[in-house]
Amino acid sequence: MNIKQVILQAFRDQPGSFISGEELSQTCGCSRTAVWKHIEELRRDGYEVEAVRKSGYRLLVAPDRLSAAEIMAGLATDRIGQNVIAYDEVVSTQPLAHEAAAKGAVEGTLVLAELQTGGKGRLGRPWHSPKGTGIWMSLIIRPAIPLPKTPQMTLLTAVAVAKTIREETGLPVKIKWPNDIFIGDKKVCGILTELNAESDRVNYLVIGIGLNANSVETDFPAELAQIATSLRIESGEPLKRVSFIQRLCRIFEEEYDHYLQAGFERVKQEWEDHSYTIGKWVTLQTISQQLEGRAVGLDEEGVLKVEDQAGQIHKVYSADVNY
Ligand code: BT5
Repeated sequence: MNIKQVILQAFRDQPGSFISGEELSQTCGCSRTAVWKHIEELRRDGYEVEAVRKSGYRLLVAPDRLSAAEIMAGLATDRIGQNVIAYDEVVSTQPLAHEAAAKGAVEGTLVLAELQTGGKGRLGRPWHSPKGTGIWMSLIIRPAIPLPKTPQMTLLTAVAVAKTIREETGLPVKIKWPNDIFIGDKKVCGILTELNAESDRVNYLVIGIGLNANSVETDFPAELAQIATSLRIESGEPLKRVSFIQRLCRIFEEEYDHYLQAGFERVKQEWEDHSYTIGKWVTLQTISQQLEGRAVGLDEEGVLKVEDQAGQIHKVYSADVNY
């Protein structure tokens, strides 16, 4: 942690209290003048810090900004989110995460931005990522799993996001196979998993998560108005993005550690419990064919099982799904 993060952590540990300059300088291992300079920097970052002679400093308001210091202060994880690279504006967080991973960024590194000018979905589709309204982030993980199992990480991520939404907002949330999070019949979050591997060895995965947090109806362009929603629209309350990310990191890590030790079974169960897809009549467009049938569940590897009109079960690894 750098000095700003240590100061923020100290404020968090004693919410609403004054902390003397002396105490902060001891906690940070720097002079009182250095503490004052860092407080000034926090103010420039949008923090309102009250300073009272003889009493010290007190944090009044933290901005809703996705800074590394904010996210890492009070983060209850071992690895996920313990390294945060935060930008104001990027084309897309995905290539930046690939770059960081190729240079050796640790597992759990998060790359995020307030605005993406060229956010991307699957198959080159665009992802609308306006400033300050969403969570646009890419997570680097380095699981020691064989290549064919990597799609399971998308399902695991969807479960982690769905559980986080439920815990943070209480909203009824569903997962549409393979990578969409829905509330009602509208998409609130999309997941894009990208892979870097050699022969059968996974070097790393970059999991892109795009979540509409505080968007209002007018933030969506016409083509998304009928199909997209945000947590704020659904709950009527603004979302605290920092605490959402912290909780997501914790839940993701818990799911991920369990998965690495005990396998896919629990993710499969939780995914099915949240599924929007299972039981529905679907039309699937795979690379090689079009298929119609009822989605009946996941197999033990996470592959979608679809039963056609003749009662035959088809296993679908990857496809676009229409309902
Ligand atoms: C996805 O693709 O849903 C994956 C989205 C991943 C976005 C994250 S943000 C952080 C990271 N950096 C990136 O550049 N990307 C990742 P797909 O299933 O292909 O869905 C794309 C479709 O969703 C588009 O064609 C639109 O119809 C719709 N869409 C676009 N923006 C949306 C939004 N903000 N909310 C809801 N739907 C949207």
